Amino acid sequence: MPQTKPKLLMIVPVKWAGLAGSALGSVEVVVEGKDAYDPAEIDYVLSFRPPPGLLARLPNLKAAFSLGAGVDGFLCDPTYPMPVPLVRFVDRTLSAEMAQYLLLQALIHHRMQRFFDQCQAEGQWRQRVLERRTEETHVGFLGLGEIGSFTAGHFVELGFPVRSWTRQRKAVPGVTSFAGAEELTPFLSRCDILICLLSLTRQTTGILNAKTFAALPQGALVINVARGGHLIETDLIAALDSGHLAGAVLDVFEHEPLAQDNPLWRHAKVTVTPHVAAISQPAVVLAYVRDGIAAFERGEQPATVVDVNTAY
Ligand code: OXD
Repeated sequence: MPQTKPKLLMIVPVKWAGLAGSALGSVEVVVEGKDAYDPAEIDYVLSFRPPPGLLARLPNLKAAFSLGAGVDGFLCDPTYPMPVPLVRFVDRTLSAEMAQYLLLQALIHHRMQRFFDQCQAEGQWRQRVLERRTEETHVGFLGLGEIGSFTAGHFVELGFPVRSWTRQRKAVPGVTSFAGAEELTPFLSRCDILICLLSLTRQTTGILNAKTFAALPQGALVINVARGGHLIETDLIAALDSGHLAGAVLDVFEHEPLAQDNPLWRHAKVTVTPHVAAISQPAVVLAYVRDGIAAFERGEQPATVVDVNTAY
């Protein structure tokens, strides 16, 4: 009897669909919105934020793959078909891109690049020493998974004291670990640069709020590259306007694209980028999915299956 190929339903941007044939080898691909398919024949799904209810209508689904490192786009659907395994995308290129973005933004702030941009615009030769020495500038990571650990290592190499806050204590060389709700305020109290890389869960939604900002040292910079749902925008604007925070760098927003009339666009202390800190490359994701499907078909689980109950 001929062996049937595993069938993958891709719910992806149009530009991805054309790449699928070559990259997925022995996997049969159907594209949502383009190809007709029988829901009972779908073995796997690839998406970032599938339409709510769609996965629940696939009775033989074996696993779902996320296009990105985050899986909140799947787990915000209350009908997600537990216990179907959900696989996050983890890749060195993605971690490297995120590290580049975070180092760039942190260093623009630390090295006072905006001041020198202004001097250049005015044709002024004005030397100025660092406001705070590197070894006194504490960088704090909210969340320290693959991407966070990789990035933290680069800050350590540059001489920054680095700390992290996670659900459970983590041992990463050069990083001081804080864990659990009771250690959040002590963690925040020394974060001159706070980087949010948390998964979006019920517990972390709105964690970047007035109380968190008040616990940071005067003049701190907040960088959010996780999800817009972590941030209470009005609290951020109040903390910036009061002078308590020196600035914010935001790559993710509750509603994307960010609305034209959102005041964050024009706030003098805010840098806005359009969710580009680390972009999954289609060819790399598809090779990852091909290998993940092969693992499931052999009866194994890829190492990056998340716990769908905790989203970690
Ligand atoms: C991701 C993202 O989760 O791009 O990878 O936001």
